[in-house]
Amino acid sequence: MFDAFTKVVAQADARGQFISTSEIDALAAMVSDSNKRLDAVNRISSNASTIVASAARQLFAQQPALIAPGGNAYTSRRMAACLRDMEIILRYVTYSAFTGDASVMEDRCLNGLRETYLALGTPGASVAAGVNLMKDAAMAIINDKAGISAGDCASLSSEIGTYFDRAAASVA
Ligand code: PEB
Repeated sequence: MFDAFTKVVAQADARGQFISTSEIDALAAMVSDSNKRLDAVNRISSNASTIVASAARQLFAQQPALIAPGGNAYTSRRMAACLRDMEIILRYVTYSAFTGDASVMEDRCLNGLRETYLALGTPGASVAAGVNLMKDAAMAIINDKAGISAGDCASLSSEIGTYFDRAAASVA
């Protein structure tokens, strides 16, 4: 598991070089914007159940076969497993956003997940659709201008967007 700093160190060490000026500049920019990062992580974490519930509701509206008899989220046991899976993925997105690196999510959540869904007969494309809906809900919450000092969060939002994209792509 890396964070943005240990990733740079591992890469520099693999090259046998000192940390470059451009790497230092990028990390310095990340540090100077870190309050935005912490706010975004806090907003996703404290609204996690809303994000999961609204994404799941939209997923089942778009793909009603999932909740019809025989569907992959039919019966409360499978529905519970589905909501739990979405929450797990969202939790790893927040860890990635916090550390500025996706390796924690890759190693502990996405590694082997596609194969797990194949073995279970759970449609990966539907899980990916659910992840994309969580992305939309999370982005709306991160970029809500209410109750914060105004600032430019474009690069942070797009970075966090890439963590959702990675999760969706890994199971689609
Ligand atoms: C991954 N999901 C399920 C299982 C596992 C995971 C290992 C099997 C064991 C169990 O049921 O608990 N677990 C999960 C995960 C990590 C982990 C992400 C990461 C660390 O440890 N059903 C749908 C939707 C989708 C869904 C498309 C979006 O209709 C998910 C939610 N996952 C789903 C379902 C099951 C499951 C299990 C329905 C149960 C499948 C079954 O038993 O038939």
